[in-house]
Amino acid sequence: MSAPPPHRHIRRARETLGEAETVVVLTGAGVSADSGVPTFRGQGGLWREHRPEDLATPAAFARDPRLVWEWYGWRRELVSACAPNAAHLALARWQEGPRPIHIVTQNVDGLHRLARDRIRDGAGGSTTGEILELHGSLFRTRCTCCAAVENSRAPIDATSEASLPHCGACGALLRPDVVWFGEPLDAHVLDRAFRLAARAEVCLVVGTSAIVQPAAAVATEAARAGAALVEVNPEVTPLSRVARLSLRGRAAEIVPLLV
Ligand code: BJW
Ligand code: ZN
Repeated sequence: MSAPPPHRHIRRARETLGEAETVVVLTGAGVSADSGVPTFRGQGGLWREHRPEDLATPAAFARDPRLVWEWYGWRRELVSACAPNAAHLALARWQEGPRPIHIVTQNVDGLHRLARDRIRDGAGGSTTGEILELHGSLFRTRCTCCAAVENSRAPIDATSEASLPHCGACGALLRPDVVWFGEPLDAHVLDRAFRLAARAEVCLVVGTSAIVQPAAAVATEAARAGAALVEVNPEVTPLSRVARLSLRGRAAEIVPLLV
C-alpha cells in the first residue's frame, strides 16, 4: 500500500475541483472496494478466479446460461449486503450543491444511486447532476427475445435452466441487463457521457484501471477538450501520465477530503 498523498497534493486537488464550474466524475470498481464489492482486476479481483470469457460475454451466456446466472446471482446477493462508503456519500453530497457534478460510472452495483437516496432521505432533490451507469445494473433484467427490461432484486435460482428467470411477457429467458465484452453500450447513455465530458472543466477519475473501452475514453475525451484530470487510485493507471494530479490512496479516504 502506498503512502498517503502529501497534504499539498490534496490542497491542490481541492482547489482544482473547487474552481471548476462543471465536473465529470468517472468511477470504477475501486470506488466500491471499500464497501466490500470485489474489483475485477488486481488482488482479490473477480478475474483472478474467473475468466471473463466464461462469464461476461454473450457467447458464455449462450453456452451456459445457468453458470452465468449463478455468478450474477451470487454478485447480486453480495452487493445487496453492501452499503455506500464515504466516497459514494461525499460525491452524493457534492452533487446536491449548486454546481452540476455528473457521475459516470462503470459500476453495476447501484451504490452511487443508493448514496444519493441516502443523502436526500426525504429532503427532496435539487441536483442538476446526473448519474450515468455505462455498464448497466446488476439489479435489472432484460429479455433475450422481446427486450423487456425490469428492475429485480429477487434471489436467482440457478439450480436448472428451467428455474432461471423468464420473461413475464413472452416467456423467454431473461439475462442480466449489463454490458458484456463485445457488446455495445447504450448509445444514449454513452453519447450523454461524452457530451458531459467534452464540457467538463475537471474530470475526477476514481478507482478504475482505465483499460476498458469505451468507458476509459470518457476521461481522455474530457482531457482532450481541455479538462484537468484528477485521479484517485492506489495504483498507477494509463491515465496517470495525462492526469494533472494523481492521488495515490483509497477512494473512501481521499474523496471526502477533496469534495
Ligand atoms: C481502488 C481501490 C480503492 C482498488 N480505492 N481505487 C482493444 C482496444 C480497445 C478496446 C478493445 C480492445 N480489445 C477489446 C476491446 C473492447 C473491450 C475492451 O475494452 N477490452 C479491454 C479489456 C481491452 N470493450 C468492450 O467489449 C465494450 N464494448 C465494445 O467495445 O463494444 C463495441 C461494439 C460496438 C458496436 C457493436 C458491437 C460492439 C464493452 C465493455 C464491457 C465491460 N463489461 C464489464 C462487466 C460488466 C458487467 C459486470 O459487472 O458483470 O465491466 S468488464 C469489467 O471491467 C466491468 C467494469 O465496469 C470494467 C472496468 O473495470 P474497472 O471498474 O476499471 O475495475 P478494475 O478491477 O479493472 O480496476 C479497479 C481499480 O480500482 C484498479 O485500478 C485498482 O487499483 C483500483 N482500486 N481498490 C480506489 N479502495
Ligand atoms: Zn420477453
